[in-house]
Amino acid sequence: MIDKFDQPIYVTRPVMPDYELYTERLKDIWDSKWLSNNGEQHKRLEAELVTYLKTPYISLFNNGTTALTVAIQALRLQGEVITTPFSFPATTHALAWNNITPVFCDIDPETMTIDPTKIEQLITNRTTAILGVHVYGIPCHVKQIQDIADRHGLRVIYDAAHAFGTEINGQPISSFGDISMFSFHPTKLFHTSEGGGLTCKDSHLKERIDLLKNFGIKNEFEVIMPGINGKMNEMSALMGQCVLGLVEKEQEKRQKIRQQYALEFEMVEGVDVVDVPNNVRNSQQYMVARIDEKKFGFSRDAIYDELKSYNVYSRKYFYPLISDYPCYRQLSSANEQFLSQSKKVSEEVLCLPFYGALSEGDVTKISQIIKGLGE
Ligand code: T4K
Repeated sequence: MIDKFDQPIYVTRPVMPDYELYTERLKDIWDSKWLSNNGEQHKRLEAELVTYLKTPYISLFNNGTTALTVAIQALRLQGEVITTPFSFPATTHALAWNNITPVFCDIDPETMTIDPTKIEQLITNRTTAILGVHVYGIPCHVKQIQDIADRHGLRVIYDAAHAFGTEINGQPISSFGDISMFSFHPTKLFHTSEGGGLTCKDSHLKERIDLLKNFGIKNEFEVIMPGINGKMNEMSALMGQCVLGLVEKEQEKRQKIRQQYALEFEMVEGVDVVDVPNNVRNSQQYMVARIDEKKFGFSRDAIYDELKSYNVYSRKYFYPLISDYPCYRQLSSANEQFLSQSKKVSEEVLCLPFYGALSEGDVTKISQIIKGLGE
């Protein structure tokens, strides 16, 4: 008999900096009376993230969705962009807000990222870019995608919302493609309470991004493009500095939790705890399990409901597919017959509670609830 958790257990909890440290440093902001518009804290965080993410340039934003919307503007994309339906709504919405037609491409069932072998057949004379998502921090097939883009003169943007600190063979994830977008939402391992960032390798592109996120204002008397307000404020930038120092410790804790889940389910047929390939540094953003109903005997949805009855709130990231939303399902590329792998994966995945403050006992109990299903 397993007791219900007294307190809800969520899929994630934010890393919280030391309260005294944050409030002590908040005093600097108070005294300066400078709360936004490229203030001192903003400049500091930008500099720290350039080093941490090993990127030449980063621009900070008020959230990842605005950042992605601006990235598309910055590259002057139009027409059609090939993307994955297996993501958070923001990925495709950022295209729609730019009047671009999303073209959905099926995913590789192994990595759950856009399948490079299916991209080329979707390219038309209207295609301007490929927008991939490093889902759960698992990198896209970056080399194949770049080869396709080079052959067809396309731009490459990565939604790296889950990939803070991810590296492939020691190479930072931000070094691939033209622009990468990071989300700094509280559900993300590194956060600024709300926030986001765009990394790029080209100083002119960085200038254009910075103009676009600040109304297109060049100086007091010149507005040179129709920009938006995407700026990060000083309280968020300070939060980011305080959280950044805690990221590695949190990743270590999460790595242990991942190992514990993996051990718990090692002998359980039909529950596969996903990890990144050996050559990849894991961002430790999510703990996703793939459920094979035929082998396990119970569906992903049954596990989700069972956990809920014990006060445990797992999440079906990402179900339904974006291509199934009413606003996109009329698109020809949204036809289910072309997206069979995406469909299958979206019905198998379940993100289990995963954050450093989760105790060993909690993980044992959550695993027991799943293993005990049907008993
Ligand atoms: N691209 C991808 C691939 C993304 O995953 C996302 C965001 C984006 C783009 C867009 O980036 P942003 O514009 O958001 O920066 C959450 C987040 O709101 C969203 O940022 C994230 N992906 C997505 C995967 O998850 P919900 O609707 O599931 O959030 P919510 O409020 O249900 O939170 C989940 C759990 O987290 C809660 O049950 C408890 C915990 N939580 C949440 C918040 C907000 C806390 O403990 N504290 C908190 O402050 O979307």
